[in-house]
Amino acid sequence: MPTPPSRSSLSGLYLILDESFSLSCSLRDVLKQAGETGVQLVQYRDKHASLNEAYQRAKSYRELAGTLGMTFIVNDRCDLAKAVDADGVHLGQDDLPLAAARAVMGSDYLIGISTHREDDVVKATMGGADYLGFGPIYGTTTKKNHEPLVGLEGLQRVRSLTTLPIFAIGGITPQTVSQLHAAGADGVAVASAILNARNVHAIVRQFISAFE
Ligand code: 3NM
Repeated sequence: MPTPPSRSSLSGLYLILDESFSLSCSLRDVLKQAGETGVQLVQYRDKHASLNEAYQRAKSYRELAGTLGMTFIVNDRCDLAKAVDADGVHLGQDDLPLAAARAVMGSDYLIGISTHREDDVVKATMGGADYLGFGPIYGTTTKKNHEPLVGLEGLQRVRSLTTLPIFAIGGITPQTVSQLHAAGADGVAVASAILNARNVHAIVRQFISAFE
């Protein structure tokens, strides 16, 4: 059981560690560098590994994230999140329904939901999610078969529908942070701009300073 999650970490830069990226360094190194540079929130995303393999990876990331003081979230799977003592789980629209996930996780874990349209946002808010992902804002190749792009206008429209923290997601770079923040995003969730960067410290610093 984690200590009650810090909801104050639900803003700013949210790193998505996606196992499908082939990198010159390991995802573990990216996690370490990102944590050292000030990232406070990270998600382990793995759409292909067996549960056993995912467990081994998530456990090692979870331990490292813990030593770096980062909030650690597991994508899709409540069982995996609990097994590695994560701080929470992030659910897509096709994963366990929110009420069922909350029953499994309990109130001490964070639950985030991917949302793509206005009614997703309202439903997740009424259902007691802790935070929302909203996107894809811009084009992305990280998520296969993604929903239609929502754009900055979509973000502006849903901002008034919820008081939950919203993480804009999909194709986000440091250059787009200020407009997303102005449109109502509390944070940005990012995979490729960080995972493909030559210098993780430098790109993370750019993201963080874009929020200041
Ligand atoms: N979810 P990148 S878009 C994982 O719209 C994910 O819910 C999305 O990766 C959604 O920063 C997306 O490389 C991909 O575009 C984010």
